[in-house]
Amino acid sequence: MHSNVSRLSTGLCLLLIAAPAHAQSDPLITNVRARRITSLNGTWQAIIDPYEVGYYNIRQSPISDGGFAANRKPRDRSDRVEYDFDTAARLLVPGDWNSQSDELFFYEGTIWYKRDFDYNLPAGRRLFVYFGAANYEAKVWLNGHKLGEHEGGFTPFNFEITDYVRDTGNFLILKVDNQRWRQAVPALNTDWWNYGGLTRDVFLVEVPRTFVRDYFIQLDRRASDQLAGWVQLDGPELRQQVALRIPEAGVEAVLQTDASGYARFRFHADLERWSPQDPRVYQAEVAAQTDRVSERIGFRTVETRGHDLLLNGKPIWLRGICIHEQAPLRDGRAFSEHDARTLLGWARALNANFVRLAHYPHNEYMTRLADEMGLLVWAEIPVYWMIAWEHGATLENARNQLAEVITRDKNRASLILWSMANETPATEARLDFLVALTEVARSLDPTRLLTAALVSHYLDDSTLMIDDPFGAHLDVIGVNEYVGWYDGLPEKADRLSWRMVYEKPLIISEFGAGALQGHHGDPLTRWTEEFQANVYRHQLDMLERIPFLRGTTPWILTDFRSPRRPLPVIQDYWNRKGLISDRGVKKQAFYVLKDYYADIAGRYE
Ligand code: GCB
Repeated sequence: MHSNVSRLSTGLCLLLIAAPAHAQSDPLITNVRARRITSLNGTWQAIIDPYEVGYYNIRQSPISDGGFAANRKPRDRSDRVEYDFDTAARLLVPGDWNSQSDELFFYEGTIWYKRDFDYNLPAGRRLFVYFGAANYEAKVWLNGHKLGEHEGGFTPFNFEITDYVRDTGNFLILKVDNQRWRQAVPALNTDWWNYGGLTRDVFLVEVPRTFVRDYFIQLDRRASDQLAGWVQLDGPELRQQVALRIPEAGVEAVLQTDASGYARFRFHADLERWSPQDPRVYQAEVAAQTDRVSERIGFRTVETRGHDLLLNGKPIWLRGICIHEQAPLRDGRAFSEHDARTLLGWARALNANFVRLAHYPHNEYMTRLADEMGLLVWAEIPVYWMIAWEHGATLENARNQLAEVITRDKNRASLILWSMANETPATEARLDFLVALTEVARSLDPTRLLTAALVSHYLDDSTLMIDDPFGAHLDVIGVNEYVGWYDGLPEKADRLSWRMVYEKPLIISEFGAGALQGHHGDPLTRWTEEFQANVYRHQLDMLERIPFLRGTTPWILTDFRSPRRPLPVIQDYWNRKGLISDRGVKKQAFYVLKDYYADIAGRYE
């Protein structure tokens, strides 16, 4: 990776402009909240532009005068300018636009965002603008200068603005477009709301001319008494001495970076282990000569042995739950630390020790809080259902989203599993695509296990088989099944048995049933809490009979918005498989699972 894309020669920049959108942001700064940051959260000006008139002319070519990004004002009373940010609508950032106005509820298209700011950048310092996420595609300009583009709605990106920022009167403009398309990731069809906009924090990040851009500090997976990783500097003074310190553990090592600002390390360290029972974290500091940054990091190992999953060398059973990034207790996408505390608090109340953050990277508060609260994490990218497997740019995009979330979260002890995909069809083209993703994950992060939510098939009336060829490339097998909901009635689970061709741990990564909270009936009346609880009871009995099962993440913690769920009164565009309603009320099945998890915890801890 180049240390500073924006300073490359013009020739190279032209090449970058021709590259796909997702390749155009600058290398990501890790642990951004520990830097000198200025929040740009708050009220932004917003122009709704369903026909993209701010970007394309009538021949569908980009407008030559810069379009809305130029933020033009009429020069005199005769001048014609057909937009005006100052008198336009307002949107809150962070926040999806759909939940901020009734007319935007189903909106899929372009909205232009503008925010003014002043900034006094001291000489010798550099400034970046950082976006936690923009769904789905963002084009970004500062003071009329195009900074770049980003594709993918759930991962962070940043651009250097050192050369373009002025002391006063800066205007930052984004074109954010959440139209779905066949070659995007995800593609056309999802079972969650396509919340558009600047859905996460926006910061200005000020750093020294040469700064610690990124670092990886974890235990070596194969030699667990060894601390291993690397540090990456960015800027003109790339050869430096960098101290790595964990004072509470007496760790202090001095590294020497090479001509590209990179230093690898590996040395013995005595560190207490992070675990769900004792989520021990240490303050770790990376101090270069020109910059220093620190954060709390936990240390643990995770590996497999046959069908067993070992955390710090001991077998563990994952008492999990799936979570969507659906705001608790209000409509819209979750984005705050408070949201994360509520969602993960509910998972804890369920006696869970594990969460599956479905179906895309969630905001960074979730993984940081999981570290603090001692919840293990399955993280995934939105390679969901059907993807344009044979399209090169689609693979590049998926690779890039995976690389961005790994860059952001690789120092989180809670995170044990990277998931490559959800319920994808077992074709050749899909296998090549997913294997290419495993290569990215393994090269960027050799310390974690890889998984995917696969599907099974029936060998006969009562035998389910797990033999998806992609399983051969994974460390842990995930399988989604809906026995009792999409597949028969709840009792069907009683007569099923499971087989798997892989000698690996299995996680049943989804099962569930829809219930409207407060709707009651007998255990075979659909949409009642009793039906949902009935599915859970039969499912849990069945899980007990799968000898190679090492955990489960039922679908799902809370009801969540979905355009695929129109049934009036019952659904009203909510997927009702939550154990907790959209108003925060627990359904009967919550308690069924909670009791089961208390029992399992007693057996394993
Ligand atoms: C699934 C999908 C999940 C859906 C769920 C459902 O298999 O993985 O995204 O929301 O089923 O409720 O149908």
